Amino acid sequence: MLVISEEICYNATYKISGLIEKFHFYSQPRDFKVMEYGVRQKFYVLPSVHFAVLPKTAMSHLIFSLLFLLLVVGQLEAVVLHPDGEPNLSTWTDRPDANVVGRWSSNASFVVIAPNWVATTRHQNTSPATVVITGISYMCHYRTEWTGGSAGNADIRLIRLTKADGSNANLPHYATPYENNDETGKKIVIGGYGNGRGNPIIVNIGGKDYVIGYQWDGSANTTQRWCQNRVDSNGIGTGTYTSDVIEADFDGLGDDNWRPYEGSIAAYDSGGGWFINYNGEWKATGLSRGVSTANASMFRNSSDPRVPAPDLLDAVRISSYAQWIEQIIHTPGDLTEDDWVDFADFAILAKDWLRNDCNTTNNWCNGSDFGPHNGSVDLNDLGVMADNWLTGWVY
Ligand SMILES: [Ca+2]
Ligand SMILES: [Ca+2]
Ligand SMILES: [Ca+2]
Ligand SMILES: [Ca+2]
Repeated sequence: MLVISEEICYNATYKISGLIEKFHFYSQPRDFKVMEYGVRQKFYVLPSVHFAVLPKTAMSHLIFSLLFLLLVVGQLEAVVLHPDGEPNLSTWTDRPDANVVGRWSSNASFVVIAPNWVATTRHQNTSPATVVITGISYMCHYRTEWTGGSAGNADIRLIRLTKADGSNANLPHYATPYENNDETGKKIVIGGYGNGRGNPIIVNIGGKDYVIGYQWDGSANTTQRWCQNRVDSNGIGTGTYTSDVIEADFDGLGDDNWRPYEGSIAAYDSGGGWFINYNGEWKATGLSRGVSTANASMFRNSSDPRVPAPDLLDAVRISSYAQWIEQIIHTPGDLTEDDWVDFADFAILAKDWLRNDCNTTNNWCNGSDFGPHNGSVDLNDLGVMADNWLTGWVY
């Protein structure tokens, strides 16, 4: 229960009653919108995707992309770890909550990015009616415009979840999209339901055995695994779909930029998450997409196992699609994150009414300074709310 002082309570009541008058005035000339089942009332003109500003198209990326052309289609991907680099998941806490990564159909993974939304890749080509999170089954809702980014051709899709009765899923654990394009060099944690490590791949040089990689274990997508890695670069992943991607490599323990729980992805990890810890909050930064070797995770040169030869792995780069995602999953004017605009949202806006110090630090006055932000909670924002009054998603 929230306890507030009498004065604050009085001021809030005063503000709200004054605002209600303004609101009625402001919203009078506008028609309240009629809901259609499963149809959002706003029509967005989406911006074009920023392919032109991608920084890297080096030959290595081109080769990388061609490799992926061959590999992604087979629904490749899992988390593969070194035997000496396996985390104890019961004690390793420096990672996202386990419930932000889920099992997608029988051949992939997904990430919860908002209380009512998940994201995954497209190439696994399955569209289950339900997914299970924390033992509860949620209904999946699909729409064409929630697929492929603003250009429509990226390996990403968003799915809205509801409970069986059509009410909001309101999932408590989610990782919001990472919005900055500074991923390179950053530490990441990867989670997915893909294959685990199978038998070691060994070469014998000069009478001595060396492990240069691991087969994938070929298991079903029923086990959640986590690993660490680091983003090394970004580029474009091609194939059936064309996506901005971030890239990492599968280092041997002790090799260049290795991490203690260094791991790669394998079959059925597709759509699983790459996460960056941003100011203490785990952000969804990538959706596992492809690897450079099929059916195995390699890290050493086969003719000279002393030489590192790490496999490459990539993920759909969420920062490139963050604006597209935001425009889909966020109902303008909704401040309670229930995808619906009503007096509960209005009460939040009223608390910050006429503040003029809104900025990124205070999350644009707790969200009430709607985009495009002007630093104030004012009639512009009230107008956004009025425009979307009693609208949202219904099923
Ligand atoms: Ca690495
Ligand atoms: Ca490396
Ligand atoms: Ca709301
Ligand atoms: Ca404003």
